[in-house]
Amino acid sequence: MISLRDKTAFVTGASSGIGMSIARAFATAGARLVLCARRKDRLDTLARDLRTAHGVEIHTLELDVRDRGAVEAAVAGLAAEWQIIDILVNNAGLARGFDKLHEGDVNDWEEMIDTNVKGLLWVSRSVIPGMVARGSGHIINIGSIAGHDPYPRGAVYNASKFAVDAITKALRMDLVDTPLRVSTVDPGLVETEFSLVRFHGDREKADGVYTDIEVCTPDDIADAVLYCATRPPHVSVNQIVITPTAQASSMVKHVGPLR
Ligand code: NDP
Ligand code: 8X3
Repeated sequence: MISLRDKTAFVTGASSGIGMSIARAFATAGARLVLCARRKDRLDTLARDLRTAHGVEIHTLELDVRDRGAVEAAVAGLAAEWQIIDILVNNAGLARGFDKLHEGDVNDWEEMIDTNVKGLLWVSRSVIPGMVARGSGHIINIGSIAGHDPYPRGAVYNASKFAVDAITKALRMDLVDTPLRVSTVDPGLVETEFSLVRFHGDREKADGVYTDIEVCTPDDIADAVLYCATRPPHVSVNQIVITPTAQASSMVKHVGPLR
């Protein structure tokens, strides 16, 4: 196991859910953090807590990963002490809508593709060249079980996560002659703001996703990310698919107590 003490991790989507838990897990392990999201107030509150609890340095960035120019400027504009990024966690992402394809809202589709696919690409294109130049770095993408196993009413979200899977695998091949590592952590059901966002703020529908089934917590997923990040340099954890015990696939979920 390697130490994350004084390593610098760049985490997108750290204002909520899985990204926030990853920030907490990395700070607990002593990492310095660059935390990005659109809701900077939340990042600043988190950063204050983590600095107090763990004495780590944290830089917060208000960033919409869909904005290619803003991503390029944000990474290029990092102060010298934040330029050397050891770990990039591409976590920012979302589902919007739960509709049959022929009834879907094309604005929802654009938001998912722009965030989950293009946003991940903009951040990767900005951060990875420095890692290659230094001969050191680890990219950890947050995919989904939906990137292996599609489900009805999820075509575009599924496609965006299949894209993350393809990008992850091809990137690993592109970097095979370097010491860089590329991992993906692919969760099933995790209780976060994900469903509230998917259902455009409809709390009742969102809560319904997590009723009568014991789902994963964001900390469960952060634990898997931490595992990837702390293996010795010759070990690449390529992919972790992690679901609740009561979920066997995207579609097969057991609602109610387990026998
Ligand atoms: P949350 O909604 O709780 O968190 C999503 C995070 O992404 C927020 O911090 C949000 O920040 C950020 N984000 C969204 N859009 C943008 C953007 N355009 N620019 C920058 N940041 C953005 O959901 P989760 O924590 O569940 O989701 C995190 C990742 O996990 C996503 O990639 C999701 O697809 C994946 N995932 C989630 C699962 C689940 O069941 N929850 C299962 C499988 C995968 P802000 O709004 O402040 O910008
Ligand atoms: C999120 C998992 O099954 O809710 O990626 O789409 S699911």
